[in-house]
This record gives sequence, C-alpha cells and structure tokens, in this order.
Amino acid sequence: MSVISRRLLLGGSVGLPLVAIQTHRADAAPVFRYRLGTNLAPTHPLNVTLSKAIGQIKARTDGRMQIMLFPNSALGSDTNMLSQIRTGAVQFFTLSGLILSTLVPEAALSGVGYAFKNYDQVWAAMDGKVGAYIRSRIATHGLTAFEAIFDNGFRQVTTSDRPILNPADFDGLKIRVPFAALWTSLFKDFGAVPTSINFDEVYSALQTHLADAQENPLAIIETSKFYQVQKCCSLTNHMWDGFWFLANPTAFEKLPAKIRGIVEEEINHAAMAERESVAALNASLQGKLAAQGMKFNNTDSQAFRDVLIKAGFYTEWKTHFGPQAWSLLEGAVGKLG
Ligand code: X2X
Repeated sequence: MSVISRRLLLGGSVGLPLVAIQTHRADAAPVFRYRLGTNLAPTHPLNVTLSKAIGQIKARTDGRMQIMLFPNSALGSDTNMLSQIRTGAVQFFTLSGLILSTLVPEAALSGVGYAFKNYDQVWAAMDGKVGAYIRSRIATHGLTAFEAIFDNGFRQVTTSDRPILNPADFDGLKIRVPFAALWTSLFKDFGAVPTSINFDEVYSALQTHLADAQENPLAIIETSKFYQVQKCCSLTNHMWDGFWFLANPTAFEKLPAKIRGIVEEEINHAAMAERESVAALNASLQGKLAAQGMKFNNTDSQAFRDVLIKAGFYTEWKTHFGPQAWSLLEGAVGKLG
C-alpha cells in the first residue's frame, strides 16, 4: 500500500502511474505462502525440527518461501488431509506410509509386522531400495515424497487395564488403529478387535473407552499424553512406522528451482535431525512414563510372530504386495514368515 501511495504521489496523477506500478509488481520476486499440516503435538521432534527448517528456508530465500506449520491435525484429520494435499488445498503434509497406503498400496510395505528388527535395518532399507521403490510408487499416484522419511518409531501397545504379556492377551481387545488395511489385518490376526480412528480422536476415544487400547511409539505416548488415559504399556515393537514428507506436485513445481532445492535440502536435513531426537526419546522415555504411572512389560517377539505366521499374515501380504516389493523387503530384513 505504501509503495502504491508513494508512486501515486510522485506521479502526480491518478491514471498514469498504474503501468509503473504493475511493472514494478511484476518485477518484484513473488512470495510463496504454503501450508504444512502434521498430526502430532507441537512438542514432538517432528514439529520441532520442521519448525527449525521452516525458519532456515525463510532466511535462505530472503523471505520468499514462507511455510506455515499446523501441528495437531489443525487443518484436518489424516484421511481428510490426504484428500486436501491431492487437490492442493494444502501444499505439504507429513503422513505415515501405512495411512498413505489407502491411496498408494505399496506404501504400507515398511509396516509389515515384525519385519524390521532394528534401526540399522530401517534406515538401510528406507534410505535405500525399499524407500526408493515406495517413493516411485507415490509419484505415480500424483504426490511427491521427499527423499528422507521422518521417524515415527517402533510401535508399542498400550491398554487401559490388562497388560499384553502374550498373544492370547489380545483376545477380544478393542484396539484403536489408524486407517490402513495392514493395521486392521495385523490386529485381527492377533485376535483383537481393531477399530480405525484418526489420530486427532484417539485421546478422547481412549478416555470414553470407545477403544481400550492403542499402539504408538513412546515419543507419541508421551507428547500426546496417552499415559493419562492408558495404564499398561507392552513393549511389542510390532511394527516400525515413519512419516513421508509429501508435497502437492503442482504447488511444488510452481516454486522456482532454487527455492525448491532449498526446501528439499532443509526438510531432508530436518528428517535426519528428527530421527536422532526420536530415537533418543524412545530409548529414554520409559522411565518418565513409568513415573507418570504406566506399567511396562517386555514381550517375546517370536511368540507374536508365530501367531502371525499361523494366521497366514505373511502369505496374505506377500500376495498383496507382489513378488517385486516383497523381495525388496526381504532383501532388507531377511526371510519373512
Ligand atoms: O495415527 C497414529 O497412530 C500415528 C500418529 O502414529 C500415525 O500418524 C500413524
């Protein structure tokens, strides 16, 4: 406004300077204001590291690339946001590969039950052939996934009353799972009764006993305060999960190449920092959560894996993913089933 007023004033006429204003405007470097949605609490390392990256991006682009972060599903639930990023209503979104599998079936590959045994296997696969394969599949469905996946972590089961000591303890348990066929299938095969609920409704679902259990890594159990509404935590490590940083391709391609490069660099850098923070939290939070009242127990993963084998879980999902995807996964983690 002040530029216009000054020019109008200097031009001394109302009609003439209009062209000058337009030229001036066309010459000015455009500013891009994009929105980024995440489902997690602001204190989770995902949001902490993304906030830092956003600051870096703004500084490195002289204020031209302004990303606004909306944590806590403030722009919508995960399934809703998946629609929004496809239409471009939101430009950036972090999403679990498993939930993404409602659109890109192959994206669930990283979530096969008891596939990854440790983080070394996870990062070798996700920064290697498995991740590259999944990203290429995501691209064919009209979304862009950045190279470095963010860590969610190895998932643990929490319950409102009984602990899960053995697979039989799952019998009839009403457990909340995110929207993904693989999650439902896994817990059905354990004998539980899974209910699909978006993350933004999990706390209240547990509070009202719509579900009596949920499963998430310790960093989420802490930052989303599930310890307030759950009593037991069984260290099952039944699945590794990560968040793809997704971009709407049209919005992303609209950015000048230099800005695109800076965004990619800073976001991928944030993912590496986030992985370290999450791993440190997941390794150290047990004591804190125990002090907040949670009762922990370890489990024998082979006993749970055996139940899945017997139930035909691996056979079913091998068929679902197909031989190419399955052999990539087995190449990273060894023979499954
Ligand atoms: O919904 C969940 O449980 C969460 C936060 O772990 C995911 O985004 C998959």
